[in-house]
Amino acid sequence: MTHDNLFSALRAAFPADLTAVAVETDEGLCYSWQDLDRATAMVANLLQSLDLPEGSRVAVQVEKSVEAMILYLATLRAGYVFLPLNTAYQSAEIAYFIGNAEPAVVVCSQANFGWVSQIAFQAGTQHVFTLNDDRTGSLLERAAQHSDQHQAVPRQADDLAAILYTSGTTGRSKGAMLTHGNMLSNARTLQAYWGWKKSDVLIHALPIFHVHGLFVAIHGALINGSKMIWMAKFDPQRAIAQMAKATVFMGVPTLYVRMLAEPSLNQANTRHMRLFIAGSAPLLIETFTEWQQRTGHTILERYGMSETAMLTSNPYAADPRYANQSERRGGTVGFPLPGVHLRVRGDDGQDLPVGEIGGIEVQGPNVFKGYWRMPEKTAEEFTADGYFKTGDVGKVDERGYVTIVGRSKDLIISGGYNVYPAEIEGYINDMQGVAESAVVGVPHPDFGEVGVAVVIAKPAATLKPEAIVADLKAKLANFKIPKRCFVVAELPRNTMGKVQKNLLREQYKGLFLS
Ligand code: MLC
Ligand code: AMP
Repeated sequence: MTHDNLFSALRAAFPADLTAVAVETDEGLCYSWQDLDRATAMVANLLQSLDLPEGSRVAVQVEKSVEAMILYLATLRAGYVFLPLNTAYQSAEIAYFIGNAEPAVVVCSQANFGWVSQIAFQAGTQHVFTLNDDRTGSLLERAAQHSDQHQAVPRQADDLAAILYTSGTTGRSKGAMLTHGNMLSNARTLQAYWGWKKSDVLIHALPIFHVHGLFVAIHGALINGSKMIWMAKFDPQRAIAQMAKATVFMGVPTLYVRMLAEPSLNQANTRHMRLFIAGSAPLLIETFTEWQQRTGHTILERYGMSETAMLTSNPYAADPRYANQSERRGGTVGFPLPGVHLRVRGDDGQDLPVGEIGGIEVQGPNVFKGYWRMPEKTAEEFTADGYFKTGDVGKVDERGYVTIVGRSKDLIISGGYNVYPAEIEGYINDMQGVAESAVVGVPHPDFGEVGVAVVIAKPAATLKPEAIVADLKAKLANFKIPKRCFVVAELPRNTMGKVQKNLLREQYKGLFLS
């Protein structure tokens, strides 16, 4: 058996001096490489002592902490499958994920233990541990009884390492199955493409429930043996203050917008930095340009998704595959990464010429294995020749740069989080007195895009927008809640009777813009 455990590759990149600092929190706590090695060994030994079946899922809904990252690495090390869950998810959402993934282990905060454990035990989960963001909880207590030595469990490139749930345009969320090979190949590609240096220090400011913070950022630093400055929660002033000690920053566009609003952001405060990377949502050209003017740095924008990890990137340095172009072009997401095949196809399934707009399809070692227990859905999303249909709409210009111009999937990206209108509409439509609803995304200065709900009442029913929003807040993750709700007499429809969301988007596009 080959030894392609992602953890082993990350561990092999730890620096020779294990006493050096690997992670420093913005509150001043330091973890050495040895601390990471020992702590992941103890948690891995604990997981293995539970005698879980091969391929068991470890579902985790805890606040961001270094220990939460350790739990992720330990799960890889023990050869199990990590299933991260956003802390914003509420009980109905968690019940679906746990019911669908059937994890053998669930880890949650002490505060949520009551309701999470109830859901977990009902779904057949045997083990529920707690992990709080202050280094307490039963997981660490139990792990402390185990050895700090552990041999990583051999895994092949095709073995599952993680499942990331992504909502669907229709129906329920799908679990994207990512393998050790998917993530290792992507991490190595980015290490080379972004010119990671031995001396790099990453400011880790993103949540660790999704691809960006969990994989791109953590793997990026670890596979390079680089130190991380760890922020449990993003704060623009504190992030800027850390830049004197750091070299790399990764963020969704909202983080850049918020830092630009800080008077302390200037060339002097960012002089030590080597690279600013943005992704997960479109970076407005205004943000790109203003960042350049204020700091002298050109943001490198890249594009990816849960199913594929990173797909394209603007160049860090001259790219020999593209006539040595090195320009980071705002408004584009750059070139397909080495090893990634990207094509743009029309509705008829034919490749489109340079400059024409169509569906983006991709293939490569980073592309996921399929949706958890959804073979039909998986088959639908791949072409006959094995390309994954991203659902993003874009074009490739004559210089090779990819631009994303829209999405064929009905999706709102708000502050870097995905919100599927169909899910929100489903909840609204189930409310008493509601005949129908439509949720659309409109521009927002902070989050880029936010949802607006437009609702029709049943005859004789009276609906209050505040009550609809309050009801949603009780059931859904906070970032999914429409920022405004309107009760109207009718929705615009085409001749086929289909709601014309484009007209609603047009109608409400100025709501949040001054
Ligand atoms: C918070 N709120 C949001 C929101 N985040 N509303 C819309 N969209 C969001 N993203 C709302 C809350 O509901 C709450 O409203 C209020 O803002 C304050 O909540 P908070 O938790 O204090 O917010 P804050 O800490 O300011 O969070 C904002 C943020 C966060 C931008 C820091 O959303 C964030 O970290 N986003 C990054 C997401 C990310 O990592 N995406 C990567 C996905 S991977 P109320 O009404 O309750 O007060 C991916 C693939 C790829 O896409 O290519 O990378
Ligand atoms: P997720 O399912 O959360 O992984 O989100 C993936 C989606 O985010 C992609 O399919 C794109 O629609 C979007 N996305 C990621 N990066 C970018 C980017 N740089 N520009 C525009 N959209 C992006």
